Amino acid sequence: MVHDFHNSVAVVGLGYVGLPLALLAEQKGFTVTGVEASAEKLSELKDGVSSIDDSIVTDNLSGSSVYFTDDITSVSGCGIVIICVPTPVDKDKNPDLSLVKKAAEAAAQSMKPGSLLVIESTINPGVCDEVVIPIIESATDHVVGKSIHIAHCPERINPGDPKWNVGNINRVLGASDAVGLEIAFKFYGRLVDADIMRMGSIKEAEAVKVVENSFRDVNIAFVNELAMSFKKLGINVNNVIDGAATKPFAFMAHYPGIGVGGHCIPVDPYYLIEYARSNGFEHRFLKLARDINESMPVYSVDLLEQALIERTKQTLDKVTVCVLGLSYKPNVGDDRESPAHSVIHTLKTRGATVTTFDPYFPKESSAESLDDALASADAVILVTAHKELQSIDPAKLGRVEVFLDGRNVMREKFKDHANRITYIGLSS
Ligand code: SAJ
Repeated sequence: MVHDFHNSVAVVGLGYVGLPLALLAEQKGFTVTGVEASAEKLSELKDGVSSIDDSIVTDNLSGSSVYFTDDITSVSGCGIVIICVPTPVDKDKNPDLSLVKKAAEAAAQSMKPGSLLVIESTINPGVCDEVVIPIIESATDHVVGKSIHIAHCPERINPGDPKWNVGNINRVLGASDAVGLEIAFKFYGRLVDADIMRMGSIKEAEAVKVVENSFRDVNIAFVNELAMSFKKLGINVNNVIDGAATKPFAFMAHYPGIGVGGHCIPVDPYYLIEYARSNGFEHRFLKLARDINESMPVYSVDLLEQALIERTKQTLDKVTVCVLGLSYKPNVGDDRESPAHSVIHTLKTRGATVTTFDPYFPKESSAESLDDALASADAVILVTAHKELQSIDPAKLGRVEVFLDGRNVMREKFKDHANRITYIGLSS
C-alpha cells in the first residue's frame, strides 16, 4: 500500500455512485472516509446495511473499514476528496447545483494544501471553472491549481446493471492543472480496471457526460417519433428497429416507450441546453427531443382512451385504470422523473379512477397486491417492464377490456385474447 497523502480518500455523498466508489477504494488499499448527510442512511451504513443494488456494495459493505461520518471537516486528513452528490433539475427543468456548491465549499474549507477535489456528480460544461473554483477561492485561502487541485471525472453508474460497475467502466478525466490531472489519473488508474482518458480540460470532461446522455435522449426521441408515425402507417416500429440493427455498423438500436425517466437521461440535456442558452446558443434539436420524450405519457393515455371508446364507448371519466409500474426502468426501485407520474396525473385530470401497483414501491402503491390492483380495473397501462409484472396472465384479468403496453413487451401474451381484451403496444 502506498503510504502517502493521496492514499487517504474521502467520498462525499454515499448514494448509488458514492457508496460503491468508497467501498472499491477501500478494496484497492486506500484509507477511506465516507461522508453522508442523511442520519438514517449513516446509521444503516454503520450497521452494514444499504438498499443500493450494486454488486460492489453487496460484496463489500459488511465488514468494511470505511469511516462513515456526517462531519465534512473529517476530509481534512484526505489527499483526495470526491463529491458524489445529486445534481437534479427543479420543476422548471433548471439545473440545481446547490448540493455540489455546498459540498465543494465545505470540503475545500477543510482540505490541506496539495489535496485534490474531484467532482463525479453530473455537471454541465463551465460549472467547475465558473462556479466551483470561484466559490472555493472566495471561501478559503486556496488558489486552485496551486494549493489545491480540482478535477472532474463524471460518474457512469448504470443502476441495476449486472455487468458494468465502478470497477470496470472506462472513465474520462479533466483537471484544473497538470499536477491535479496526474494525481487524479494515478488514483483512478489504481481504482478501476478500465481505460482512463485524460481530456484537454475540465470543460471537455464535463461536456462528455452531458453529451453521452443527450445522445441517448435524442436516439430515444427518434424512435418515439417513429412509433407515433408508424402507428398511423400500420408498421411495427420495433420490428423495423430490429431489422435496422442487423446492420453491423453505424446503427445503435433504441426502442420506443411510454416515457424517459431516471436521474440522468431526462435531466442531463437540460444542463447543456441551459448553459448553451446562457452563452447565446439555442439547442433546438436537444429541446425538441426532450419535448418528444416528455409527450409520450400523454400520447399513451390518448391511445388508451381511443381504444376504450372504440371497444366500450366509455371515456376515461367512466372507468378505473390500473397503472402498473412506478419505477423509471425495470427491476429497480427508482421513480425519479418516472413517466408513471405523468401518466397518473393525466388519467386523474381526465376523471379516471386510478389504481397503482409496483412491487418495488409497496407503500406508494394504491393496492397491496397485483391482483388487488387489477380486480376493479376496466383498463391497464403497463409503465415499467418489471419481470413480476410481465408474468401477468391475460386470462385472469377480470373485467379488463383494454391493455396498453407502454414497453412493448407483452404482445405475444395477448395475441390469443383479442376477443376479450384490446391489446395496444406503443410499437404498432
Ligand atoms: N428508454 C427508452 N428507450 C430506450 C432506452 C431507454 O424509452 O431505448 C427509457 C427507459 O425506459 C428509462 C429511461 O429511458 O425510463 C432511461 O433509461 P436508461 O436505460 O438510459 O437508464 P438510466 O437512466 O439508468 O441510464 C444509465 C445512464 N448511465 C449514466 O448516466 C452513468 C446512461 O448513460 C446509460 O446509457 C444507461 O444507464 C444504460 O445504457 O443502461
